[in-house]
Amino acid sequence: HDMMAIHAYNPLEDPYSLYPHSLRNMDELCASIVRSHRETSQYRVEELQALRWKLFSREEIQTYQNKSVDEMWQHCAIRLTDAVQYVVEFAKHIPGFRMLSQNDQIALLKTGSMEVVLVRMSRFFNTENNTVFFDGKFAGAEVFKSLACGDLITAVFEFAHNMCALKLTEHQIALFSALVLINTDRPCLEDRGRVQRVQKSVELGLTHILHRDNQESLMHKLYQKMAELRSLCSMHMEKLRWFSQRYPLTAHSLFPPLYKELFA
Ligand code: CLR
Repeated sequence: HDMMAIHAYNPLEDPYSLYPHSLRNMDELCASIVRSHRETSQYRVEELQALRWKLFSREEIQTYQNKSVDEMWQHCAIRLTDAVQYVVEFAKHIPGFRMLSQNDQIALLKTGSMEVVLVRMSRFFNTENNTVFFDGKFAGAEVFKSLACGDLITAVFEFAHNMCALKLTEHQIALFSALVLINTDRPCLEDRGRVQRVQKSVELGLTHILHRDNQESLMHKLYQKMAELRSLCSMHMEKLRWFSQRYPLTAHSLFPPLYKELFA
């Protein structure tokens, strides 16, 4: 029945209505993005809220810190890939995404999936003690010490903290995530025009719900966040290149195939 719901609204299917002009179409577009977000977000906000007391003990933190650089990278790459997989699932259900060529879908995911993971991280973040839900408990930045990329970890934690300060609703996070993904500025797009049409409809969707929530001023802040995401992801790529040079074997044979496919 899920498939039917997605086909019920598709602005690209109807040649006379490329954009969701009517309010009803707009509501349907938003509803299907929100549904897709909900179904691929792994944990509901209330569930995460209830898990907040679960913190890693001193000993457990030590265990992470005593891991070798490549062991910890491999571990995090697996966790990240798992999260990316859910983002890929989310993308597939954004109205219009599946109408793009295979190449363009991959080009969008290559740069966008990690950015969406970072947007989603704010849902898994506790600003009271600056911890993130990782491996079943809440972890502070020190847990990631053995990755040897403290500057990236600091920047990622700071981003999550600032993202939380915006206090976005689940609907807003869903539409913002879709907008982060459907981005005509990505390199190597074949049919930029088609991507642009999908982008426009998602943009209208986000404007629509911000208007409905009486929070139009958020739009400007969200565009700022998109710029920050870009720099975080280029930092991630830089670290990955550094790591692959030093530990070519781990990077080559122990990283998940999807992680390599998207980021290497
Ligand atoms: C993001 C939201 C997802 C669930 C999820 C899974 C893995 C987490 C990720 C979240 C946030 C960022 C995270 C990651 C595992 C490792 C990574 C904590 C919560 C940190 C920042 C380390 C990155 C290391 C790379 C340089 C390899 O739905």
